[in-house]
Amino acid sequence: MKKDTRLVLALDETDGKKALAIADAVSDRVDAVKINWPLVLSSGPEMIDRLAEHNDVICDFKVADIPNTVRLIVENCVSRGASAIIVHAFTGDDSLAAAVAAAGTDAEIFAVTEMSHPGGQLFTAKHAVEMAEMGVRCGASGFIAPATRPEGIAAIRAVVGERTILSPGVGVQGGSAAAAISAGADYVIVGRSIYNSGDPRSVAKGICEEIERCADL
Ligand code: NUP
Repeated sequence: MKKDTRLVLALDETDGKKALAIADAVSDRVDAVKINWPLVLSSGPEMIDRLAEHNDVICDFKVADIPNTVRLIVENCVSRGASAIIVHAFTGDDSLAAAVAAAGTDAEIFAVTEMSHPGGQLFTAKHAVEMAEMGVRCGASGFIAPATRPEGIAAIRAVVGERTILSPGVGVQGGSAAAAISAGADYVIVGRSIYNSGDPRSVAKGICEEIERCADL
């Protein structure tokens, strides 16, 4: 995945036509487009192939299953052109290792550590560092850590070294792009603030400028 603007679009718009128009409008301002269940369920998995024609696509299916099922899901995503797949780490090292093996050199595996929503503090935050350490041992190339709690990003950075950190929770969930990047995130993931705005292209530009300003510090 390239690292130019450090912005990833979370494309949870469920109207397929609108989703493609939004992806097109911000295509040169994002390093990747992240697709999740809402758009896949409304518009079909072909949406992965379509989006992959113009951008790196991250399949955020938060895969949480036994190793064989994880392998089958990851292989499907890779065959559709996904550049990365997001999987849960709490399932343990065998499932995570199966994801990494299935992706091979064709795609990256990003493991969820602490989730960004308030409920993420109940269980995931308590084991986030352990999950990240396990992810490193299993060969995950990236980790998802919360922009809503930048100290959580810093804690993950301390154990994952140079591996990638992507941080959702910017905007509607209350986090800021600048705080996430300053805490050690490589990318911020932003959805509703962009796709629900009247002007996705200019909102994306504003976030890119915010990232640029704090990355220069
Ligand atoms: O901990 C997480 N928090 C989170 O919001 C892990 C995620 N993968 N996400 C996803 O990021 C979430 O499912 C959504 O697709 C996106 C954030 O969207 P928004 O809050 O910017 O609209």
